[in-house]
Amino acid sequence: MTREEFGFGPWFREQFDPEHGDGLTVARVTAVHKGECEVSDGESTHPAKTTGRLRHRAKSKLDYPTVGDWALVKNFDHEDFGTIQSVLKRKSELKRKTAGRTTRYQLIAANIDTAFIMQTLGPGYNLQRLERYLVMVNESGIEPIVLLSNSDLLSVTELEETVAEVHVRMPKARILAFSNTDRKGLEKVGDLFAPGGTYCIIGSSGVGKTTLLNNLLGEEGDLFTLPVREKDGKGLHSTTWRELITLDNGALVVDTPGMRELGNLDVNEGIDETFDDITTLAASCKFSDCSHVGTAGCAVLEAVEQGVLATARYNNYIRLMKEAAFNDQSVLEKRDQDKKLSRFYRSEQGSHRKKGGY
Ligand SMILES: Nc1nc2c(ncn2[C@@H]2O[C@H](COP(=O)(O)OP(=O)(O)OP(=O)(O)O)[C@@H](O)[C@H]2O)c(=O)[nH]1
Ligand SMILES: [Mg+2]
Ligand SMILES: [Zn+2]
Repeated sequence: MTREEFGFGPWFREQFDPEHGDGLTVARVTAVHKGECEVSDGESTHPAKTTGRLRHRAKSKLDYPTVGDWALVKNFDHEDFGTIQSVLKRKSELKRKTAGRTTRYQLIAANIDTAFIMQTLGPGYNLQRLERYLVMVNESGIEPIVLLSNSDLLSVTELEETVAEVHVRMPKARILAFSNTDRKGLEKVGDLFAPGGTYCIIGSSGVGKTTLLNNLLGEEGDLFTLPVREKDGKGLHSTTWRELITLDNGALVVDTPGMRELGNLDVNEGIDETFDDITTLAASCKFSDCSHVGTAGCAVLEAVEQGVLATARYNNYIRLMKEAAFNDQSVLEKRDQDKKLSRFYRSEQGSHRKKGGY
């Protein structure tokens, strides 16, 4: 396929003209493993490494090439490794905050148009986790679509109830249920992948991300998958790196390994987007610096009491807001808070001891 069909649109052409490349080839990063990349111009794929200069100039790992990036490559189709000189400015970054004391981001993929968040309807179904993924995608400014997999594991009534429940919790999201096994809804899911669009599939290990791609690839589909653990339906991390795959119709899809945990998310904006009904309620609250917990007369709490706002949705909102507040603190503040907490626990234990309890 041509570079244009491979996603090289005006945004990138403005930054680099392939016809006047001065020995550089613009190519898309299709896979990254341990610092080595695979790059493709749509016609052929070659291995490439980043230059020391690129790494030296990088402010953080976010500036390293990642899957979906357009890179300027020297010696693109030479026998040995090509070298990635620089990365073109991205249209979007799908990233998550990783757990830890300092704020670090992990880049999942670049230049993604739509992110499919996959969640199983079988064992492991978890609305809170789904909401976290949704916040992350909204935060990245990428269109989210929720795919509920393994619909074959539910009865018709259960399926209807669960899908309705998801709709209530995330009223703005597009939601589709399907099964890789009995293939119900599979065609509708396939229709969401348009030629030339770049997509990413994210979600816990074992939810069926790679199986979906194999189904969409049809006979050529031979991507590696593993059965889930029987006792709890947990996935075994069959996909181990991110890879850009081209479907027959020309849609480009990044398959990702299931994330072990989503870590602390960079929430603020994502929360506003995901919980915009609550944000609106909060704006009408008469208390100017209300945290919307336990204050009589609070507009948000009133909505919960009147049943306008689902309690579970409210609880999740408050939990994420607390997390966001914690994440916004500086490292010093966190350390300080940790110290206070450990002092508190020590004195608590002490007081228990005095009472002879321990
Ligand atoms: N019953 C049922 N099983 C499915 C469905 N989709 C996938 N599976 C099975 O679930 C297992 C895990 O599927 P994968 O496609 O490897 O899951 P994944 O999301 O790619 O997992 P990671 O690569 O580890 O992140 C495989 O044994 C699939 O056959 C489905 O719709 N219904
Ligand atoms: Mg997989
Ligand atoms: Zn309030």
